Amino acid sequence: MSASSLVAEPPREYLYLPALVELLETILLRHGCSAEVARSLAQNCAQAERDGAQSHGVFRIPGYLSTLDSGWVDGKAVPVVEDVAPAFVRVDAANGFAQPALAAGRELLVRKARHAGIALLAIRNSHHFAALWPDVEPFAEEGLVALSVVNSMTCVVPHGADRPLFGTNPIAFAAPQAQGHPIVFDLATSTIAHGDVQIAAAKGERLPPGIGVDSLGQPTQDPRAILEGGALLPFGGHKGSALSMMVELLCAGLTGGNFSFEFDWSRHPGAKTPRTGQLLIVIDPGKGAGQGFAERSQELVRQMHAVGLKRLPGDRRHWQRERSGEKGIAIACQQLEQLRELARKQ
Ligand code: NDP
Ligand code: PYC
Repeated sequence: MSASSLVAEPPREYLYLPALVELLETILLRHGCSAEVARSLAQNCAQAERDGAQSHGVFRIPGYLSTLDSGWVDGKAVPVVEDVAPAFVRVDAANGFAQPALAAGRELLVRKARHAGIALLAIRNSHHFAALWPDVEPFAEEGLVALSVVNSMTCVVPHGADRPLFGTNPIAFAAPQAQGHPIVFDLATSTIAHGDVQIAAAKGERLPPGIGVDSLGQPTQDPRAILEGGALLPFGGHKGSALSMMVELLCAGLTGGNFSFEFDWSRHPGAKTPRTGQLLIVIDPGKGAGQGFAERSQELVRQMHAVGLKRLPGDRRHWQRERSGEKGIAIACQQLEQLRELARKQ
């Protein structure tokens, strides 16, 4: 028996997805979001919690609220969609959240991708505070291939540099598979997500070696030292660093959004959401040569299992999704009470 199994789990309550969405929606409405924005963020956040993606589940709600209260983000923003070229859609999120901006441009994006074989959605002036897989997975469920990148806030030291510059800059990819769930991965280009550093700090846990540095640039396993003036490192040394650079270029250089180091939220105490950009590339694999793409995906997965692979990216999420579907989403009673209190507050 490990030492951690001797530590009692906090008591939990189980909520089904619609109930959690409704609770989060009420909270967001009470904190200045429009009905559309509240629904979109609540669904995103509840789905993350359902799938056990805790770094971007209900743990994020206080950050959303302090940001809304600080005036840094517009919870009622109405995104502006621009049809700029046969395969290019731009969305100005109008200083609102990225998810409603994606929703606003989605139909045009899919129409263009089906027509041209490929299309881009470039979102700027947007805040993304969530997991990225919910943005790509639905495209693969419709038979499309999707890739998305989003940049965040300066907290990662480029490989070979002395000080932080990049964000944690995730990359998410989704592809249809003939049987079973689409193939989806979603990974920060930093060693770990900033959210996981915050969770480790809150739990008083140490991090594995090689994750980050303290304010003097010295390696540290103390999450608080990373949060208080230190920084994370890119995953995989120069390789992850190059991918993070690419994300900055695609999300800011291309969309017209901010680089992770460009926005100044210092006059908005409580602001936590990066004001940057997001890029989505959607491909209609039906335009490709050869056999059906989804069957080819299936074959690749089959061969990966044949050489001994036990876990594909996304397997853990789907396992957790199934459990949450059966039993409900497990939330610590104390955390749930705090959420209910926020929903009651005017
Ligand atoms: P993880 O390192 O936990 O997981 C990355 C990917 O690898 C997932 O698709 C995961 O699948 C898969 N995976 C993990 N372990 C294994 C394994 N042993 N075998 C096979 N596949 C595996 O995620 P990160 O910490 O990098 O990112 C966490 C979240 O933070 C992401 O959702 C990301 O979008 C989000 N984020 C958001 C930011 C923003 O600006 N909005 C910034 C940075 C991160 P599975 O999910 O099934 O475990
Ligand atoms: O976990 O790194 C992160 C993150 C940054 C912005 C939203 N999530």
